Formats: sequence, C-alpha cells, structure tokens
Amino acid sequence: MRPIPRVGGWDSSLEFLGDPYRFIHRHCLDRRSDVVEARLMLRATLCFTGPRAAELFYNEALFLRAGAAPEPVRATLFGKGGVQTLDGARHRRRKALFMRALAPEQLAALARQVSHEWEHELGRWAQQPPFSLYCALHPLLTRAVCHWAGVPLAPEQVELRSGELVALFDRAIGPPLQHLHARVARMALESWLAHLLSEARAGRVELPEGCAAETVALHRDEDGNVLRPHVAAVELINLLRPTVAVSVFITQAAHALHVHPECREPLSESLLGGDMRYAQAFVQEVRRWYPFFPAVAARVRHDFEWQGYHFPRGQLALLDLYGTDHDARSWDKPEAFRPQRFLTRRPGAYDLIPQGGAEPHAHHRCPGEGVAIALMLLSLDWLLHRMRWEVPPQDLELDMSRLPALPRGGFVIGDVQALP
Ligand code: HEM
Ligand code: MYR
Repeated sequence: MRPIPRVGGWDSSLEFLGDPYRFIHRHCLDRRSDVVEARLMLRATLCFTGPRAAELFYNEALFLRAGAAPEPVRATLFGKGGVQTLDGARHRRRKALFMRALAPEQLAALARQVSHEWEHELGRWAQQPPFSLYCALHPLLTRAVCHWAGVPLAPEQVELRSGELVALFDRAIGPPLQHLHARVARMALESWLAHLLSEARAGRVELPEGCAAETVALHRDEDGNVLRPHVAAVELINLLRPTVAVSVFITQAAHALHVHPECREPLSESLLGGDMRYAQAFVQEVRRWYPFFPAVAARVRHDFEWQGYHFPRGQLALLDLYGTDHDARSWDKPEAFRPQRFLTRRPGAYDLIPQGGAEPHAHHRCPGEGVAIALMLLSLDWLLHRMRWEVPPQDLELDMSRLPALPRGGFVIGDVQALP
C-alpha cells in the first residue's frame, strides 16, 4: 500500500475556510492524487476530488453518512435527524418523501408560484433606489415556497421567516456571529413548523390537500410511525430553505448575463423560441462554473483499498464538488464560462455535481435539481424579457472565502422598470 499524501501543518481548518472551494483540488493537484489527507477541525480527513473519486464516494457499501456531517453543519444548515444523515433502507424511504413532494406536477406548481411572486415584487422594485438582487429574491422565494408548501405566512411575518431561512445557508458556516444567528434561526423555525405540523395532525389546522407540508406530516418511516415533530420540521425546512437558496444560483445567473453579454442574445432567442437547448446549457454552465456548495461529508464504512491506498473504517471523508466541476480531466478549459460545452454533451452522474452525484432516488444526490433549474430558467426570462435594469458601478468579483460565494455587494441592480 502507498501512503495517502498528507497536507502539511498541524491543522488546516483555517486554510480550508480561507479558500473553501479550492482547498481540496489544489492540494490534490499538487500531489497528483485523487485523494489527500488533511487535518480539519482536529480530525484526520480524507479529501477526495474528481469524477473517479465521486463514483467511489457514492458507493454505499464503502461510505456512510451517519455521524459524518460536523455538528456546526447539523445545528444550522441540515438540522438533526433529517434525510442527509440516514443510510440504507431508512434513507431510501425518507428520500421517497422528497421525490414525491418534488414530482413534476408539484415542481410546475412551485414554478408558477415563483413567477407570480416575480410579477408582484417587480412592481415594488421599480420605485426603489439600487438594491441587492440577492437580498430582494429572499422574500420573493420565501413567500412563493411557503404558499406552495401549504405553510401559512402572514405578510408581516415574511421578513422574519425569510431572514431565518437565509441564516441557515448564508455564512452559517463562517463568522461566529452569523453562525450563532443560524443556530438561533434553526431553533425558531423548527419550533414554528413542529407546532404547525402537530396542529395539522391533530386536525386543529387544515392544510391544503396534497401540499408538501401535508406530505411531510403524514409520512411514515419504515417502523410505521409518523416523524417526531422536530424531525418532521427538519424535513419541511429541507424543502423551504434550499428553495430560498436558489437565490444564489439566480444571482449568479444574473451576474453571468452581465459579465458575458455575448450570451444574452442566444439565451433570449432560446427562451422565446421554445427551443430550450441553449437556455438549458447556460443554466448548466452557471451551475458548473459558479461556486456554491463546496463539499459533502461521509465516513468510511469498512476498511477498503483503492488506487493502492488503504482507507480505514470510520475515517471522515469530504468529496470536493466545486473542484470536480472544474476538473480538467472532465472539462475542456474548465475556467472558461462556455455554455456551448453543454450543447454537444450530456453531463454524467459523476462529473457535473454542484448538487451531488449518482442518482437522487437511491443516493444522497439532491432531489431539488429540477427546482433549481426551473427557477433559474423562469427568473432569466423575467430578467431578460419582462424588466429593464442597470448594473451600477460596483465590485463584481466573487468573494471566494464566503459560503456561498457571491459578489461582495450581493449584485446590486438599479433603474428597474417593468416592461409591458
Ligand atoms: C442535498 C445542493 C437546491 C433539497 C443536496 C446536496 C447538495 C445540494 C450538494 C448533498 C448531496 C449529497 O449529500 O451527496 C443544492 C444546491 C441547491 C439545492 C446548490 C441550490 C439552491 C435544493 C432544492 C431542494 C433541495 C431546491 C428542495 C426543494 C435537498 C435535500 C437534500 C439535498 C432534501 C438531501 C438529500 C439526501 O440526503 O438524500 N443539495 N441543493 N435542494 N438537497 Fe439540495
Ligand atoms: C441547501 O440549502 O441545502 C442548499 C444550499 C446550501 C449551500 C450552503 C453553502 C455552505 C455549506 C458548507 C457545507 C460544508 C459541508 C462539509
């Protein structure tokens, strides 16, 4: 067996957090290896990158999710007892809940609701001085997803709940104050939604038939029991939070429109003409090129060997999503933003993995890729055809140390006018 290349230094957590999207790939390239070992948060951690490593990482016989995600991630972004932390048959059964809640008909209804909210918000934006598009999308998406999910939300509650949902994914892993805010936000959201779901089960609140909140409330695990209220709340949040997080991809798509103006015409023709190939390719390239979710965590299930290395049971492992999306073995000129690359190629299960790899029914791959793509497409239609907007002078560079990475001002737009 050859030794796994090690990243030097006592602990690399600060270096990782300083450049979370490039840390793994850079060290793997340095050592010409698909895996290096680094000490992260005081634990020896296997850091995998590239399509071959991605295929290995999604082999359930070799990797487990239970006990893998660090506590600060479970206390904020994920929640405790949710689908992300389950394995095997328990995972598949819980995952079926998400596949049902996000089936094509449900997805179409969510997209209609988001479009409706664009129309509503656009009227208000027209009277405002320049504002951050990213921040403006938060209440829009919060209102849309809560309505779609059957979660009652009074107008005066939108700001509070939207702020809490955003706190779970925006710099929750980052500066201490934001992290603390995210912990508090999760407690507040879980109490609110656990109460709603309990009241619905008791028949004291009526949920719209077939809505996502009802699907969660009625879901039974393999033991035949409904989910404990806080776990049910975690799963309902697993539908609300990431839909609001699509604001990141929409902002990144607007940024791409601005810095690659040559894409506007083919994109516009594609969206208007009904031949969606270029629009789909543009959205895929945004998902590939822009940094969002840096890495996912698992643990080695049994001792095994791969590429001449030995991996011991129990060891923590990270799979580099961003680096795999930028791996020169899969992508020609990976640092170039070129939607055309997707016109002649279908992404594989282990090369384009901004939302995880493998297959969503059977593995941990995100069940929300359809949602992300649909909401990006419809938002691009609004941005290109239904409104005029300007981009005032600002720092447009992405802050790569921020999780998720965005332009420093959140992409400010101004002079918004609704088009007839
Ligand atoms: C899982 C990214 C949108 C629901 C994941 C994973 C990633 C991811 C990286 C983990 C994959 C793994 O563990 O192997 C994203 C990004 C999104 C997004 C970047 C853009 C906003 C959505 C949406 C929904 C959603 C819109 C639902 C409405 C979930 C759920 C899981 C998940 C429930 C856990 C799946 C499991 O553990 O089996 N997502 N996601 N995500 N995502 Fe998304
Ligand atoms: C979601 O809400 O599920 C989708 C987007 C979340 C993106 C959050 C970005 C930072 C996450 C860092 C996690 C590191 C895990 C090892």
